[in-house]
Amino acid sequence: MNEKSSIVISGSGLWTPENTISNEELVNAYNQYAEKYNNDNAADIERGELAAKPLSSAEFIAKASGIKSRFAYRKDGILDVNRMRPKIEVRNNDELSHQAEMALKAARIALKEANKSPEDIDAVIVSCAYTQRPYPAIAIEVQNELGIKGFGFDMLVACSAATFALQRAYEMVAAGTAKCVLTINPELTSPQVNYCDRDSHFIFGDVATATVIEHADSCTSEHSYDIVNTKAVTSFSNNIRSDFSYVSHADDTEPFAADRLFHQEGRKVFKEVCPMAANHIATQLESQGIEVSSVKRWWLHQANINMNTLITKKLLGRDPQPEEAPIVLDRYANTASAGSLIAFNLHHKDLVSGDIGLICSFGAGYSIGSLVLRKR
Ligand code: CO8
Repeated sequence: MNEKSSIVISGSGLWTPENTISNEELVNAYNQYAEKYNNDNAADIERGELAAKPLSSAEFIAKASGIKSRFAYRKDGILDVNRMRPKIEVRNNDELSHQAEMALKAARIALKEANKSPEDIDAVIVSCAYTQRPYPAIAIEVQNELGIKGFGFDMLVACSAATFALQRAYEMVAAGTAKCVLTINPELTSPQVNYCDRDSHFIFGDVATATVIEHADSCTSEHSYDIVNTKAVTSFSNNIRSDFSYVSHADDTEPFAADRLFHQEGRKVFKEVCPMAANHIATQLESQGIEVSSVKRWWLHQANINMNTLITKKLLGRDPQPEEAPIVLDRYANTASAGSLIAFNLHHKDLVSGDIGLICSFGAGYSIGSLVLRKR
């Protein structure tokens, strides 16, 4: 693809909720809940009919995952031992939905960064791990709110929703079915977290990211990136699952049972996904004739600091410098698909023309999505 016809990321936006929850706060609430549960069920636990809830630890969380804190769209309820889930107020149909509100906040920042107004956009993709309703699409609600002509749709690819959406946007611009695409990732993860589960209560945070993709010849933004190459792969695994489903209405199962919320075999995921991701990236770079050592920035999925260190070490043959592969999960935790784009948002403006960077997501599905970028 020559410079004239290249397709670019021309702007991006990050919206961070105001509420933070530290490991200590979260562990304190979980441990109070676990002790109450164990007391309330002492007889059954004693008889071996029920398993006691083990206690959580802030030190374990920081060491095993790199997570120290997370943001919450609504903090109310999460730390309430009698609730253990966020309390999100109901909105009427004539009010903006929660997820559209999050999406709009990130979208407006991305449009400004890309030097674009809503009239310039002709397609909106909302892509994330969950949407708060199946239809009408959140993307169409956002489109309506911004006054964008054209079309919008929602798509779900769990951890890889953001990178897969960027790839679809790239293909739409390349095919000429859209001129300028707004992709948005309103990751409202907290309603799907099982805050009563010691192994996963700490993993997720809420956030929204957005990105503008267009032809280089219409791009007027200060910081833009040629999309040099895109690559996606999926491989079925039951190791990360959420079975939350409309079918619960018909199959007489409990709609909010533990298996309906996020759950995983974290160790297996770690072992299987790291080599997959490293191999995926190495193969992609090789196909483009790009040396691993010439990649200036690795904007990687943010699920676990040890995964990111292992993947970059496999690629580079050494530990990465902090600025080479920025980690944001200490503050943001795992934000489903948005992690790599938070890293991009916070750590790209120092790159200079010609610098190569790589965005890569990996996780549930399994799914891996990556984009090689070159600063213009
Ligand atoms: N406090 C204290 N101890 C704990 C805790 C805790 N909170 N949790 C576990 N332990 C204990 C375990 O019980 C175990 O004890 P024992 O050795 O006695 O059995 C010990 O600590 C070690 O446990 P693990 O082996 O599970 O611990 P790990 O070192 O493997 O760390 C992790 C656990 C952090 C979960 C790690 O396995 C990991 O990060 N794996 C990869 C995870 C991953 O990438 N997951 C993908 C996430 S999915 C995604 O990104 C998007 C999904 C869609 C969005 C969903 C939105 C809600």
